[in-house]
Amino acid sequence: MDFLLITPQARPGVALIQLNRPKELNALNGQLVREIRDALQALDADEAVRVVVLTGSERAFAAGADIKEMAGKTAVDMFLDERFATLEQIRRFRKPLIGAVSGFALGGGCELAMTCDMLVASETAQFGQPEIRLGTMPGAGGTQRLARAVGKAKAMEMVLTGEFISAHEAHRVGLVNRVVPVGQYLEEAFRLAARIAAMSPVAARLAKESINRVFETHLEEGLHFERKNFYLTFASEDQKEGMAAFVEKRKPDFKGR
Ligand code: CO8
Repeated sequence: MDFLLITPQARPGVALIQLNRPKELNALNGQLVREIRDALQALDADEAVRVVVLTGSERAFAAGADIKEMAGKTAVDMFLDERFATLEQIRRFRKPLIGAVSGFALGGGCELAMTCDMLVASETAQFGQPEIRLGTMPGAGGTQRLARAVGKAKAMEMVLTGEFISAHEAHRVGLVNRVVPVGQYLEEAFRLAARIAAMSPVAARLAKESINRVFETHLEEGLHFERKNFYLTFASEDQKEGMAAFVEKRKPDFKGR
C-alpha cells in the first residue's frame, strides 16, 4: 500500500485506515481508491475487526479526484475509469464504517465520506462538491447521496454554487453525526467505534444492511427486509447471549457468531 496507513487493531475490534497522500491533500487517484477497496475487503474478512474508522489528515480528508490526472481525459476514458466501480465496492463494505473528517472533504472526497455510515467531523472540516467550478458535476454519488443526506434545497445549493459548508453547517443539515475540536476528532471516532464494537457484530451488520435498504426501496419492502433480518438475529449465539446477559444482570460478551 503506497497511499494508505492501516492499523488493524487501532483499538480493540477497531481498525484504522488513514489516507496518506499528504502533498496532494489525499486527492483520489485510481491507485488510492483501489487501495481503500482492497484494505476494506481484507478487514471485512478479518473476524477480529468489528468496526473500521476511515480518516485522512488534519488538513484534508480528501480534496477530491486527482484533477491533474483527470484534466485531459475524454468521456470514454471516464466511462472506462474503474474508480467509479471501485467506489461502489467500497460502498458495499458490510461492517460499520465511520469517517473521521478534518479539513477538506471535497468532490470525490465528500462522496467518499458519504459512503461511510457515520461521520465525526473536526471543527475545521469543510464539505463541498466544487465540480461545477471545474466545468463538470459530481459523478460518484454527489447528487444522489448528498440530496438524500441533506435534502434537495441544500444539495442544489452546494452542487450548483460549488461552495463549501462548514462542519457545524454539515452537522445542522444532517451530513455528520458530531463536530468536535480538531484535536479530538479521531479519538471521538474511536469512542463511537468502540461502543459499536462492543455490540453483536452479526446484529450490527444486519442493522446496517437494513438501514441502507431505505435508500433502495419503498416502505413495505423495506419493512419486510428489516423483519427478515430481525428474525435472522435469532439464529445467532449473540442474540442468546445478549438476552441471557440482560436476564442475569451482567454485561454481554458478543462473539460475532
Ligand atoms: N487533485 C489534484 N491535486 C490537488 C487536488 C485535487 N483534487 N486538490 C489539491 N491538490 C494539490 C494542489 O494542486 C497543490 O499541489 P501543488 O503544491 O503541487 O500545486 C496541493 O494539493 C495543495 O493544494 P493548494 O495549494 O491548492 O492548497 P490550498 O490550501 O490553497 O487550497 C483546496 C486547498 C481548496 C482544497 C484547493 O486545493 C482546491 O480547490 N482543490 C480542488 C478541490 C476540487 O475541486 N475537488 C473536486 C475535484 S473533481 C472530483 O472530485 C470528481 C469526482 C469524480 C469521482 C471520483 C471517484 C473516486
